[in-house]
Amino acid sequence: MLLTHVITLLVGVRGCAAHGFVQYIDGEGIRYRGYDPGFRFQTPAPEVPGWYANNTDIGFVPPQSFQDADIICHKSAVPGHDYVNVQAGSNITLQWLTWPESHVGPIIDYLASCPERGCIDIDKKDLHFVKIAQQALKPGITSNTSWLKAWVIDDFIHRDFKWHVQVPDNLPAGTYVLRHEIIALHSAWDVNGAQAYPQCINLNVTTGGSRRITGGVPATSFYGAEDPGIHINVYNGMTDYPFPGPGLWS
Ligand SMILES: *[C@@H]1O[C@H](CO)[C@@H](O)[C@H](O)[C@H]1NC(C)=O
Ligand SMILES: *[C@@H]1O[C@H](CO)[C@@H](O)[C@H](O)[C@H]1NC(C)=O
Ligand SMILES: *[C@@H]1O[C@H](CO)[C@@H](O)[C@H](O)[C@H]1NC(C)=O
Ligand SMILES: *[C@@H]1O[C@H](CO)[C@@H](O)[C@H](O)[C@H]1NC(C)=O
Ligand SMILES: [Cu+2]
Repeated sequence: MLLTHVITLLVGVRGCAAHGFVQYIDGEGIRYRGYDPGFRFQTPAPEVPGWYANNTDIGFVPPQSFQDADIICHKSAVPGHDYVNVQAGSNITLQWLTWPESHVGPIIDYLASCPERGCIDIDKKDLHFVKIAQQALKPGITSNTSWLKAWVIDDFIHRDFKWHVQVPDNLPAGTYVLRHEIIALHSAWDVNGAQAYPQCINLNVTTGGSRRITGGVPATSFYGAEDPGIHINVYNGMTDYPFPGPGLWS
């Protein structure tokens, strides 16, 4: 914990407000730990459902890397060694450590199924994700709404950095990778100025149904640097946001 705070402070001093990461995942009354970038300095590192990433600066993946493996689950990520146990249809809460208010943009969730042997030793390039949720602008905003108030990031910050994700109903029991992501767009008027903050978490769906995930795609094919939702000016009173990536799984 101490290390994390030191790192956060250093990032702050370098001129950018502290970013965050998913520190806890709450599922069915149990609290699990996400991957804390400070775990890198602990021996042995705690075994958690959050995927390990080499992200000690709590930084981001830029558009020039959107076709590279780092976009899948953050920089040099490898699978987490534990699972969040949930039933299909249940609502889990992702608790971020913090988030800067200027870093407006969409919050998107994807899901991929793991092979029968589970998620812990998979090759991340084999994950085929479907998009299960996406939110960006708040309902009811007008072109006069200030850019800081127009985005659901504002609600997220006022909810103490909590984000809720519903595990799809009727999903078959088995193991899955949840890919949760915030794309910060405060500098996205510049090509290569968007910032992706993906966070991956292993889920063990303990009771479920028969609606298997089909039609998923690798995360390296989600976004292009020139997509309208990636290379975009968020300061001009927009009331409609063109979500990047695949459409919602239905
Ligand atoms: C982690 O990142 C640091 C700093 O960018 C780099 O020096 C190191 O080689 C990286 N390690 C791995 C395992 O990717
Ligand atoms: C925005 O503000 C202007 C000036 O105050 C007003 O005339 C206009 O109706 C407002 N537009 C919306 C969509 O609320
Ligand atoms: C999840 O639960 C929270 C409160 O416990 C609720 O506010 C939220 O709307 C729920 N979200 C979903 C996606 O079901
Ligand atoms: C998932 O949960 C089920 C039911 O509790 C359990 O039997 C199974 O071992 C768990 N799988 C993993 C990979 O932890
Ligand atoms: Cu920043």
